[in-house]
Amino acid sequence: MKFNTKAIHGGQEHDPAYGAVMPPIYQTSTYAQSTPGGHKGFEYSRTHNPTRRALEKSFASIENGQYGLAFASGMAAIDAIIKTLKPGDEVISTNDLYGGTYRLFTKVFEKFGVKFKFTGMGDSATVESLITDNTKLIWVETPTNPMMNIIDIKAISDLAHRHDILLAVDNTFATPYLQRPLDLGADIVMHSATKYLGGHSDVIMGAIVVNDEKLAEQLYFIQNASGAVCGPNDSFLTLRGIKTLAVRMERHCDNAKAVARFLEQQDKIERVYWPGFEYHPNHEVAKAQMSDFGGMLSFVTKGNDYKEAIRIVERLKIFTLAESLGGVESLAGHPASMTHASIPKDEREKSGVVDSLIRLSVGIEDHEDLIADLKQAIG
Ligand code: P1T
Repeated sequence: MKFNTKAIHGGQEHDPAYGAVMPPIYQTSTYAQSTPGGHKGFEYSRTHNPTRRALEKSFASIENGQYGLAFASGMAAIDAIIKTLKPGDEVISTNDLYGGTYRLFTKVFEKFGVKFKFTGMGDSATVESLITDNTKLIWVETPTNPMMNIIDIKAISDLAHRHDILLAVDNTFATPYLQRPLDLGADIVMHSATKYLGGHSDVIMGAIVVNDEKLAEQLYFIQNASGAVCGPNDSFLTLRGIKTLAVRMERHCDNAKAVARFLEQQDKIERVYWPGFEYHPNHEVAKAQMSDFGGMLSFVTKGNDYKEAIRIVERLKIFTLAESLGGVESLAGHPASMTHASIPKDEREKSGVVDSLIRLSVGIEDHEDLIADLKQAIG
């Protein structure tokens, strides 16, 4: 099956009870048993739920993987992945990544003895120099949030596997429509499904997909044991979102392209970070591993003018100033004070997250209106 067909039908069966085409919302915490252990495959909804099961199969199908897991949030999915490690284990992670991921790594898991090393991953040799006998996982976010760096998944996966290390890829920004990390050699792919997979800014949801059975068993065990599962309503909404992922992504990509080209020509804008520009340092990698450049971009004002950046985001009318991304509506964010505020200023600035940086999640409105909005805000 090709992608669009999988997004609509992947892992889905008509409901056996009444033939409902959409999976019913099984709003139940528990399931009747005829005798202890005599049940129809479902015992308790932390462990399994038919609506969540349908979503998990869909996640696996669109990422070309064997096993899918749904969580209460993207952070809960990341939490479950790191819980497969033990004290003393080391993780090498991209240094430019969602602030909440950095916070979970450094403020929660370091307390339990897992060590994290953050680095740019433009060059495999730099990553290799950080590998020790204790390195168990490489964590890649690509495109990175918010600097839009692109990491070569195949190159990092070859490196990881030469050293018997697992590679996890946060595929939130690209979505499986544009990039499929498991096909490029990653062992684990995860999502904040809150974003493009859900697509309508109405659910908080996390996803993991893997191919290895043992790794899947470990993750299912943690999912049930720790219990950060999503409910059936949110599972239903995310499934509904996934069905239109392809058409939405095409439009997000086209609109972001138009917006990036507009911003690039503005005198008051110093630099636009969008991997579709030929001069973007990782443009060739982006072209090779993604089928288009996505709906996200960032930019800085001329002279790194913080006040000017704040003035712009305050004046926007169609773009809403808000955290999050990936919904049909356009959002603007100020990473330094919003999504990446949990990263210390000096760390954050090392990867380019300066105080004048603005991040846009370009929605699927008419791009002429989006550009007019930016024009009036920039002035
Ligand atoms: O918000 P949640 O569903 O828990 O997902 C966390 C997360 C993980 N990975 C990436 C790349 C993300 O961007 C996020 C969440 N990001 C935002 C809320 C944001 O505005 O960047």
